[in-house]
Amino acid sequence: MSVYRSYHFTHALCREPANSVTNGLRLDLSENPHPELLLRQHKIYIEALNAAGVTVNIMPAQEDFPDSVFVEDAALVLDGVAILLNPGAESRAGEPKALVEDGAQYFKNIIQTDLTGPIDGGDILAFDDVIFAGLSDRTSQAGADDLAKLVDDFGYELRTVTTPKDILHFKTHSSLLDERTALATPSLAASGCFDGFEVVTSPENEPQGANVIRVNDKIIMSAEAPETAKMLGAMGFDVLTVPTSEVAKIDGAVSCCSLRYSL
Ligand code: CIR
Repeated sequence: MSVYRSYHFTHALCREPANSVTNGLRLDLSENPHPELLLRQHKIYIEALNAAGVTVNIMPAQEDFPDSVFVEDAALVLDGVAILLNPGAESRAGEPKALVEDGAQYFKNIIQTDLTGPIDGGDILAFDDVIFAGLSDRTSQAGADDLAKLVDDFGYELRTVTTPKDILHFKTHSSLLDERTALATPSLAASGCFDGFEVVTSPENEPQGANVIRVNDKIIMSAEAPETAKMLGAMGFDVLTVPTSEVAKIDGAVSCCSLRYSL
């Protein structure tokens, strides 16, 4: 059996949500996440990762960083090595340092970086040899250019693409299904950014369904996107759905709540 580094993982790293998550950043201020419900949903998410066959390590809550449950934005992990990123929101700038303090032992190595521009993990979608970096309000060309040099050492070509204007991150509307197939909302699929890859288009009425994570033989995704779950199930994917109502209130989804990698 071939092992693909883009979705065959042995480990995941998560961070327990803080009570301060009610101050999490969001584009739409109309709703507040409920911290206790978010914690319960986070536990179900961790169970799903376990069911997908990875060992999940959990860092303690960081009250100083309301968005720190979204651990994906602080680092890009390639071949078990964490490359620290440069989160584009001011309130999140300290999260890479907090990741080193609480999580260094969970990686093979950590690469400290001095990126000249911001870049969030939510804008980075890694296939086996190609990494897409979506330029957004959180991710700059300068950050992407610096990252391109770092990932070259791991055998990746970094392609800079455009994150659609009305969403937070590139991966808000796209995901990896397998080593050569992306899942994307209709507009992102039509943009042609995944040139050379297969693209499965998610249902028009469920943009929240386009953010999934492939972990070994499972697809973990939001229970709030039943049509997408049905579509992927019919394609032969083994789908696990998890509740995401609370992270969604602060622009979170399934990918951002973990770093997934192999040791
Ligand atoms: C933020 O605005 O930074 C958080 N409230 C949501 C981050 C979601 N991260 C992700 O999708 N990778």
